Amino acid sequence: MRATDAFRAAFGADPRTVWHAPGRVNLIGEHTDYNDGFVLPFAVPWGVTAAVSPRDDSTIRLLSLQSPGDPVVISNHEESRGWTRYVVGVLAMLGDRVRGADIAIDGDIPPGAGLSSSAALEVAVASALDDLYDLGMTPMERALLSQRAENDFVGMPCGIMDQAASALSAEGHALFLDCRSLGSRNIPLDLAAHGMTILIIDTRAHHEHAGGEYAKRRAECESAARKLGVAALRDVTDLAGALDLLQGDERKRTMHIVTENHRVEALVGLLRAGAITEIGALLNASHLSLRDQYEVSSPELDLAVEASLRGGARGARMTGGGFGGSAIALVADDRLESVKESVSSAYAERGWQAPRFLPATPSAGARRIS
Ligand code: GAF
Repeated sequence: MRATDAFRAAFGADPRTVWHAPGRVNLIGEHTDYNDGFVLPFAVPWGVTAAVSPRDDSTIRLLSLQSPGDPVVISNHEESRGWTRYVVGVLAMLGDRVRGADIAIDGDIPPGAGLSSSAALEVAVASALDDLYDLGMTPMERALLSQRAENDFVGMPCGIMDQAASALSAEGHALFLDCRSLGSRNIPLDLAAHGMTILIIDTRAHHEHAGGEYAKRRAECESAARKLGVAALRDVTDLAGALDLLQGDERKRTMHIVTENHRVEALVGLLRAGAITEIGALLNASHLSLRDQYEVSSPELDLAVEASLRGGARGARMTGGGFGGSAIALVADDRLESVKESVSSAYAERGWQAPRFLPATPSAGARRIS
């Protein structure tokens, strides 16, 4: 295994534990997590492997096969930079429950595709440390710790979806998560049995200011909830009445969050009824709402969705935070080539960089692999 080999070469011994944590795509329920709402992500087949041994001192020695060079040595958490912050943040959140560690990281999540490589990195490291120090955390506690590392150490005000998907997903299933109660259920997502594929369309386009826009959306939702006198937009039961009390962007954001929560529940209902082929309309409605009400789509994402529908997809939507990254399309296997061709030629016509296509197979969550 590459992470183990790299660990041995750099640190001169075998790692005490090796964990793998996957990235995710979100089937539906976008930006609902930090509004105490519902999400339905699933783990993808790609992820992050962390080979880890504890140390007797508080030093962290860290290497990544994706950032060649000597191990980074960190003796003070505040020294960490770039990708190392996601790892050091997890150690920082564990505080005096752990000491230092030697860590080798390997990952195969397509970079920049919006498939949550940072959550996978956090969860892989959190799981390995929990295991090493016998901390007795549940998978959800590992996810929450990882989210805290991202919120409080890295400074990204994300919700719980990505870390929970990485920590809790089960092969062949999507993860239905209530982001308030943190109750979750694995929902069977047997695409092959229905001759369907969920195709990831990586637009390979990234827009500046995505982080700032994310924080702005979150603040708008919190402000709208305050004006409506509810703890979170999840609590809005009378949408028409709520919209009468709001204006401008806050009105639009509320419209998206309230309707998106209903779409998640409806989609779960269809999956439970074995009606995967019927979920397309909900995916399309989610995309339009993210584009027009939440305003987090991009020209590249919109074109990926439109062109895949023209090519015969049953439904399509942007997935993840938005402003670039990936879209997903639900496609009958006999239409896959026509969907890819439709999207590729639409991008080529505009002179845009060719998108990348990846089939998304619902995969297992974080696990010890050695
Ligand atoms: C990003 C965040 F990290 C998630 O918490 C979630 O809010 C998502 O955007 C939007 O649904 O992936």
